Amino acid sequence: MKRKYDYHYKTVFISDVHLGSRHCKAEQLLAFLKRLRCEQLFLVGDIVDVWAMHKRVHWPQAHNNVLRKFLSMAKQGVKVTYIPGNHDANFREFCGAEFGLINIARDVRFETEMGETFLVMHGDELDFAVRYSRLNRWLGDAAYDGVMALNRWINVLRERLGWPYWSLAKWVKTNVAQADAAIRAYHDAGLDYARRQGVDGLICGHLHYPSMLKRAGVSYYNDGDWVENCTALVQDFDGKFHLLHPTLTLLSTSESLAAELKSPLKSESIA
Ligand SMILES: [Mn+2]
Repeated sequence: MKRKYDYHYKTVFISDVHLGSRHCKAEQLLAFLKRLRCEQLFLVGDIVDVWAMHKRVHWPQAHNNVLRKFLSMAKQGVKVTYIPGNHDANFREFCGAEFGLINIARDVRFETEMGETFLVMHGDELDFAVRYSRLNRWLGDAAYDGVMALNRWINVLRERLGWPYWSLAKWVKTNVAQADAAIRAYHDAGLDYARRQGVDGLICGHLHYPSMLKRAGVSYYNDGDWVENCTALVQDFDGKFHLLHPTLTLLSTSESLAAELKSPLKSESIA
């Protein structure tokens, strides 16, 4: 029986899944992966959250299913590359190895269908740019955990009231001046890094802030995360890149949620 896929792309980039943490949106990711067909999949770091698991292990069946899905995709012929991040840095010592058809690499130079070269890396390599900012302490640390916990309660309440999902973490990032400045500093560092590496652009995650930028001929694409934004970066068969928000079509969401999720990206995204 032939299966119908809703998403068919040449290349897919996802990161910051944080399996093992209670903030991981594994069900949404599984629903997306089940509807996806692609030739190549990049797992751009923080796939397993070893840091969170040191504090408390949260590993429901869905987290196993995500790992199994990655392995079965590889078995079915998808070229899967895993680039460990800072939360799963333990796996960095296995760079160059292959596990069940999944290649592990520290970073990858990737050629697009248009013939451009992109550097694919997790992104904690750019932390120096935001080292002294609040955002840095925030990402993956206690404060971020606190915001995410509060975020959960807010949304339990909102759901009871029949209101759509709303991200406190996203609100903080777009409305707190220091967070905003840190994100800009990170973007600048990313563009600069790509320029110095002599590539056409950078593809990363880490920031939990999906965006597509192009400045002076250099691109910066951030694929987002699966703890709040639930986004994937995809390359279509013409070599064009897009940021996908699969949950918008997976959950029965209202128009307001669609607008809310799209608006912060729209301003920065390029067609
Ligand atoms: Mn990270």
